[in-house]
Amino acid sequence: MSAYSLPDLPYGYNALEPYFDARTMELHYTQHHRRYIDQLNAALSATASLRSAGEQSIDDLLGNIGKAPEESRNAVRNYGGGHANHSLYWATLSKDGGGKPSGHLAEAITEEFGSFLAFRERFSGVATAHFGSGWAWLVRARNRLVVYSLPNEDSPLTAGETPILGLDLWEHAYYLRYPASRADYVEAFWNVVNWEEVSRRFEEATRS
Ligand code: MN3
Repeated sequence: MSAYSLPDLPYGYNALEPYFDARTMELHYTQHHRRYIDQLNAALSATASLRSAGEQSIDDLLGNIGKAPEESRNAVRNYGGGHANHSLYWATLSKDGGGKPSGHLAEAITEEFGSFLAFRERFSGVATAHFGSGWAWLVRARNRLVVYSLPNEDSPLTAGETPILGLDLWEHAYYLRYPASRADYVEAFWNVVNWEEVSRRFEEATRS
């Protein structure tokens, strides 16, 4: 069968220092993300009708979660979500990140939230206030931009919405550098956002 695999990390573990520390990045990528993929592949291989599921992109697998047999849906939601969410996370971070977006995405953010700063405050507020594990999201949904958080590894894709920026709110994402201070981690995040990649994802979502 086809199986999902860990995507290449497009930079070294220390690339996002001092904002995201190398040890956290290494553990997060080599342990947490890999475990989601292993668990997803194990669940798929145990389900006859999903054995060829790995032939579709992880985003498509999540978008079609309703077609998965009921007994496998939790595995697709949790482990498939974990794989998709972390894949987006690594890709939308960069050592040359930070600042703010330009072009169509900048215009859409201003139109929806009033200003980039207002958007940032909204996203940070949602991320900081979210109780327990989960993710904060900027998604494209019904021709609009929306900010919300979801619990666990739930992906906006299962609701037919397109995530373009996501922040991992699990303690494993920040506890070593920011012990018990999620707000500091959220603040640091803005220094490493790869707006070029977020814009690319926005344009793609706008076209489809
Ligand atoms: Mn994580």
